[in-house]
Amino acid sequence: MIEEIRSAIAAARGIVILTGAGVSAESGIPTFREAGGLWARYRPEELATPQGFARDPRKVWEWYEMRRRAVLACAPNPGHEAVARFLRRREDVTVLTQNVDGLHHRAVTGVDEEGPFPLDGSSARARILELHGNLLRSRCSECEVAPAGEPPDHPAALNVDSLESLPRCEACGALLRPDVVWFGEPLNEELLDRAFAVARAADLCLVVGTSAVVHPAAGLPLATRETGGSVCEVNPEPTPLTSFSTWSLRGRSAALLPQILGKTDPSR
Ligand code: BJW
Ligand code: ZN
Repeated sequence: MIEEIRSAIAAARGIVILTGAGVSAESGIPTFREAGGLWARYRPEELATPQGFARDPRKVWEWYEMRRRAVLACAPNPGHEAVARFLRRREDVTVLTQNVDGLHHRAVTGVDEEGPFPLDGSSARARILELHGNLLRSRCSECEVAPAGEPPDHPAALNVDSLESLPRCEACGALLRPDVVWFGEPLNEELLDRAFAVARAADLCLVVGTSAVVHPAAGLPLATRETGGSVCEVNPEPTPLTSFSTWSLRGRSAALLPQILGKTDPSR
């Protein structure tokens, strides 16, 4: 089946790769809905909703600060690296990620020294759409102003010991919040429009490491399908998208992505 998928990838014009927490699992970042995942240990309504933040912002910041430190201690895995090389080789590839860990971006930087690649890092990075935001960034909870000059790759450690110590907006004084999309919040409209446009235009959608239950992201592969494209799922478990998929590869992304995205033609 892998050879058939590789041929489809070589023939496709326009490829979208929808990724979820499973892609980062092998970097040591926990998923959400598996046994032992984040939602088995923490309550999403308390930690990942605007209502939870309004009720107890300190608790929410404490959780995100713990996750920020964990993400900064992790590195991209061979799955992220295979995607990064693919983005550096082909301009018609777009990554639509639900992950907020920034590892797809870091992987593009990480493969730099393997070059030369036909496409530069900034072109590759511009084709990674972080649909649910990035937990290494903050923004104002009231006025939508992002803190000036915050380096997304290495945010300073936050003091989350008390309400008084939490970070505040320099423009309006309200609390800052992690720049992620919580349940009940709309995704960035411009990003979402772009994501659906590339998904509709793509010949092939690769769906990797997502349980495909969170909307609107889970609808993206269906947009590819509805316009006549193929869907290839990579996941150790079946998902609601399995029955819509042309191919279902059962296994782990760090092993399978290098096999299906690795280059065959040394001149490309
Ligand atoms: C491996 C692996 C390995 C393991 N290799 N694979 C339609 C129907 C029903 C409900 C809704 C609907 N439309 C909207 C909703 C409501 C809601 C929703 O979808 N709820 C469902 C859960 C029922 N959606 C929303 O609220 C969204 N907003 C919205 O719709 O707004 C509308 C609106 C419009 C106008 C005004 C106001 C509102 C927002 C959703 C935001 C989701 N946020 C989170 C948290 C982000 C911040 C943070 O991380 O802290 O995003 S929730 C969490 O789930 C996170 C993830 O990005 C997202 C998806 O999870 P993912 O990536 O799929 O992870 P898992 O754990 O579920 O799956 C891991 C998979 O990996 C598994 O399948 C494993 O088998 C696999 N795996 N190891 C490959 N090695
Ligand atoms: Zn503000």
